[in-house]
Amino acid sequence: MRRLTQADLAAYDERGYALVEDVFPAAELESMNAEIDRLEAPAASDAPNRGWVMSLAQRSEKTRAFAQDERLLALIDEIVRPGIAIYSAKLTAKPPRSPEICHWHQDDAYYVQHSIARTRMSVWVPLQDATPENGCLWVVPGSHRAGLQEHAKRADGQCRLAMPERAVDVSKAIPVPMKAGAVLLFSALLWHSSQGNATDGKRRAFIVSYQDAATVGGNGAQWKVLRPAV
Ligand SMILES: O=C(O)CCC(=O)C(=O)O
Repeated sequence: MRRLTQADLAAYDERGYALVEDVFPAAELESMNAEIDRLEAPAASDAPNRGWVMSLAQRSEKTRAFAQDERLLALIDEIVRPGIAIYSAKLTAKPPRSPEICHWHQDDAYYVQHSIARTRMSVWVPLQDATPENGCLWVVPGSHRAGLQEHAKRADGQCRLAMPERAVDVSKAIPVPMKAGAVLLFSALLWHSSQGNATDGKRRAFIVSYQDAATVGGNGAQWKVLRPAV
């Protein structure tokens, strides 16, 4: 089972994220893509969040198993402590040739509305290669250190609670291209966003957000303690 090295952990602390290549093999991704095809709700062709599947760990046995996969837990267990609980799980998607942006935000701006955790972070697992052309994540390295920022509701885009545009120095932002099956671990305070998909293929990511198990409650019924706090 792969684990983060001390150098990886130091980099995660410093930058707010860490990238681990080759965690899930192509055959597993293919089977998960087929499962998402099955679960995906038919949506209006212009809905900004078409293709997204919320409460993903509760939607099927296969998605539940993925959110609890020991390969993911082994990567995060030095970061998320004491214990590990699921806060939420979802599938984010950018259909082919879709312009929708996920505006700059911190996940905790959403999550603290439900519960305040000591430690919280997410794994972002692309089911296809994620590139700047098809809407990979962008991050501002080190931004998690500045704490929770002001967010405001927007009427557009995929992520409608967002930081004011003037608050983000985009010259400090970098894209995080990833191969399918790699895992991006990132803090719930990291500033991140994604652009539209200018390609003919879909871009999907399986996102699981975890928190310490000493915190009681997560996102409603999605909260699940996987390893109790000892
Ligand atoms: O997967 C994406 O494009 C971004 C999604 C995201 O940042 C979120 O749902 O919080």
